[in-house]
Amino acid sequence: MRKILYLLFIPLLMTGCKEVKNHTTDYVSPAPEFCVDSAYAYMENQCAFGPRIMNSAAHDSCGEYIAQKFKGFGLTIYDQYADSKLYDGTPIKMRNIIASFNPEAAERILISGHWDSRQWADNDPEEANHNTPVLAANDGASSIGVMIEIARQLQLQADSNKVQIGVDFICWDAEDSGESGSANESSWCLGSQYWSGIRHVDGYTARYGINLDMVGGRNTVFYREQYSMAYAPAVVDKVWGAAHRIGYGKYFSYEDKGGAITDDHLQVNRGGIPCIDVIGSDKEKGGFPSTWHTIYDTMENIDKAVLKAVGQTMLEVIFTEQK
Ligand code: AHN
Ligand code: ZN
Repeated sequence: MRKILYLLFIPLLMTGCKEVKNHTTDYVSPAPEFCVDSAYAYMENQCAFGPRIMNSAAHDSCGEYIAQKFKGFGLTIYDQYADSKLYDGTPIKMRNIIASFNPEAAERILISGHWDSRQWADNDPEEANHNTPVLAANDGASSIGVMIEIARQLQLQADSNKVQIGVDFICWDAEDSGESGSANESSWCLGSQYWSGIRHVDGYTARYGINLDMVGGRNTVFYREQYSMAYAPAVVDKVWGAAHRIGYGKYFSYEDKGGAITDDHLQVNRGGIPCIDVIGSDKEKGGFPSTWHTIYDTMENIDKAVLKAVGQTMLEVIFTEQK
């Protein structure tokens, strides 16, 4: 008997996740529990490769890791390999990784985030670090870690709770090599610019998109970003509404403190799919998180509570999306 009980507990011990929901309201969500320890481990694994800078072995190996994780959870992988150039003319090889759940479904939603790391910690307080690559735990690995855990949850569900719509996870490359502090907007988001012109599947479209950026840092709050409000206000309402419904309202603020941010969601919008940016801001100072483009963007500065709020909110949105 003791042995049987022990075996029963193994799955819980392995994931470190609760199975019981614990909400402050009596709303019962159809979504499964987002396992933040899993998302965190997927981030650690990405960071263990080192900075994921285009044309590096760490980058290419991590791309393989990301694709294999999604594939292992039963998703269909589409790769977009392309040549591009940084604003200073450096040639780069980039890879957008698209992982599709229910690839045959006509009704789809898109969730995205960038997986590359910035080459230069040029916002670091120490000038000596400005040419050091960013490890990009928050500004890179966080979105991908959350997306892989969502994919795991999608495939884990029994048929009675399976999501019927299609979900596409797009991991953008070459988002973060832009020209700092310049008006050169097109130097950012090279992977999504490429996709906006040439889709991974001919004629691809989606109901809407949600781009995740810096979703795991300490002291993070999410404000309603201004391009998102202009292009896709209903999607902002949907996501912020979902967060407040399940008890994560303190992370998804309705205060009008969001900036207008050049990010991958802009390219999705320009490609005709309404898309928002869920991008972390510093809770005290506003603006980008304090570790942004510094050598301190490491796993020690990740807050699991923030990751959990974002991951659970995303699952809430997906599992309440009508077929
Ligand atoms: C600009 O600084 C113009 N955009 C920032 C987008 C970004 C960089 N997100 C993460 N890293
Ligand atoms: Zn960045």
